[in-house]
Amino acid sequence: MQRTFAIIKPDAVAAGHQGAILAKIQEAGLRIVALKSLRLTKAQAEGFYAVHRERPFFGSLVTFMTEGPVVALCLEGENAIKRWRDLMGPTNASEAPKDTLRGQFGTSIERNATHGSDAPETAAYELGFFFSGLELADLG
Ligand code: FUP
Repeated sequence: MQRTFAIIKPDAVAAGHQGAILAKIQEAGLRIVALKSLRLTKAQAEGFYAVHRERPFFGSLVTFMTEGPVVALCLEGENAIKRWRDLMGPTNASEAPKDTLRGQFGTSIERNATHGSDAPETAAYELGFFFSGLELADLG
């Protein structure tokens, strides 16, 4: 069993796509271990994307990620990191296949509807950034 961290980003939340995306997660057989809705502060978004802070798109990405509420999720299943990234599709939503979440609900490389951790170490870091130990406890 593996856990991953996912975000339904402000563009998808504002457009009312949370329900459709949560349904896709459940249809794919990924278990929702934890879920919360929140609006990121500028400092939180900068911290979350700190690895990209030298990139030219960093300021715009932070502005986008703070423009409205997001849904943060812990997903669990066999090979959950890759399965969730396959469901999301490639980063650039404008080139993503229409049967992927980014292809269906995103509009650009920045406004790409969803986030997913890219490796076990990043999943652990990102889950700890957004959720407490109690929130991630397996309550059965
Ligand atoms: P991904 O793992 O698919 O989310 O993609 P990256 O880690 O490469 O990028 C993280 C986020 O930065 C993306 F979700 C969107 C944003 N980004 C841009 O806004 N512009 C770019 O040119 C590249 C990435």
